[in-house]
Amino acid sequence: MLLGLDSSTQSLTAVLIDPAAGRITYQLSVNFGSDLPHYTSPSGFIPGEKNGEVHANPRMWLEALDLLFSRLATATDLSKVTAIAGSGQQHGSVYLDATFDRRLAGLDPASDLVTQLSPALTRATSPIWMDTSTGSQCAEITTAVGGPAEVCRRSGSITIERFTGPQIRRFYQTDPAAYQRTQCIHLVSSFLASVLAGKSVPIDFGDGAGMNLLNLAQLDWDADLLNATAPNLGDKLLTPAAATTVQGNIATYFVEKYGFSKTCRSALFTGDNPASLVGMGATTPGNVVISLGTSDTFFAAMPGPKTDPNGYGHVFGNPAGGFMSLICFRNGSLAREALRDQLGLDWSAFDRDALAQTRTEAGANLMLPFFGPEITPRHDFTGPVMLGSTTDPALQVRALLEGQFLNMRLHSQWMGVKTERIRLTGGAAKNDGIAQLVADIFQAPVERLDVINSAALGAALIAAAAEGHDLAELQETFCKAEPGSSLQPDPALAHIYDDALARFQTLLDAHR
Ligand code: XUL
Repeated sequence: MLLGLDSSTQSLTAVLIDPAAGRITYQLSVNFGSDLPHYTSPSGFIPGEKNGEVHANPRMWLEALDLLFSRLATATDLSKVTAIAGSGQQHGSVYLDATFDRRLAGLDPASDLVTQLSPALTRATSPIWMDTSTGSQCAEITTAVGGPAEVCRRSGSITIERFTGPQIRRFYQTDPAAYQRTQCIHLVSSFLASVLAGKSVPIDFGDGAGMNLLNLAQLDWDADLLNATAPNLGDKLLTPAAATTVQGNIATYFVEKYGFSKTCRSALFTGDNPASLVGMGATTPGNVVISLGTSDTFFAAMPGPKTDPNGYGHVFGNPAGGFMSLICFRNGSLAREALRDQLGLDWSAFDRDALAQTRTEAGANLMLPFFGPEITPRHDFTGPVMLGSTTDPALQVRALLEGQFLNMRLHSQWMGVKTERIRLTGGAAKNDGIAQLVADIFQAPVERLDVINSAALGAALIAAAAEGHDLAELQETFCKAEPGSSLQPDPALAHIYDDALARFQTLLDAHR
């Protein structure tokens, strides 16, 4: 069996797979809010912080690991696990002193991880991806390196508030003594991988690219970005490596305490989005994953480290080799729900009636689908803009959804990869009307997958690949579309949406 872990914002999840039988044998989650209420983080982060700060308690992540393994050991035989890999929420960082490695090497199974490792923390709490406190640090790094296009060309993204480099700079500026004491900086992913391996292990290319520090072309830390971020930063980071690199065997602590085999290997961890690319079976270029959530995300494999000239999209390492894009759209279900409430509709009406009955009106009523500030494109929209004056609710619904997916198509063109297959996931993906619209706008088949924990499954597949299994074959088995869930694009709509795309661009340009 192979074990994949995913430490996300709200929970720690385990997925156990049996590659020979081609099935998931067990899945389990620890919820930070309900299982570990003493951290007073009901949604996994510390509520009520100011100045855009959003932090989480790294002790909680450690305690969750002990709790998850104790539950897993009761439910399954962990001695059958031959390798472990994992993923973490991206960008979050953990700061450790010179005692961290010694503490890891000497972990005593009679005690627990929090007690033994937390004295090594030089920063009590970890900034996570929701943190927006680093505007001035982003500007300083950008100026020092020669402007946003240069930072993007090197690191795959312009400086972004939640990315780890600007967060590290802020820590260095606000608490220089603690920064000085910090011997090693980890991401959530590499922190947990280090705990499992019983020694500090590298950050992988997938998660490392979310730091504004990794030079994508060289797949190594960029000396100028390091210097622009904080002094001696290069000394505090291990050389990055591929996610499928095996680091050695799991630490004795886990063997003795939870019954893992001494020969169980531990691979590197990656970011949750790169792991999801694997778990959604989308690691080869041409495959696109669209996840419909509070925010919508678009991610896709890319052969080379091409970057978004507008600086909206990000480029990360693809755990299967090559690269991937990640583009976030803030107005996802936030906007869908706002219009639904405004029109007093329910979702089934959206699907069954609104979209089905208005197919002849495809592309006719354009809408800029932004109910509030957007990040792709970056602009403080104050509300949607509708071209044309229809008051028909069904046509407004169609215009909103078309606007969302035209915007997605427009802002993913920089990748230069033809979309051959879309895998749709997230709450609204079940909606056949929405899925058909995505197929028509991108002119590519759309499939739905019944994968609940795509990042943890992806991590289990990475563990299998690190063990020598063929990743493409594993994905064929584990990442199959739900039977009957595939939808083909209507070729008659191809030119209609090409034309709508051009008009959408014009409308957008006129409102910024
Ligand atoms: C990606 C990002 C989020 C986190 C969520 O850039 O910030 O998707 O990875 O866990």
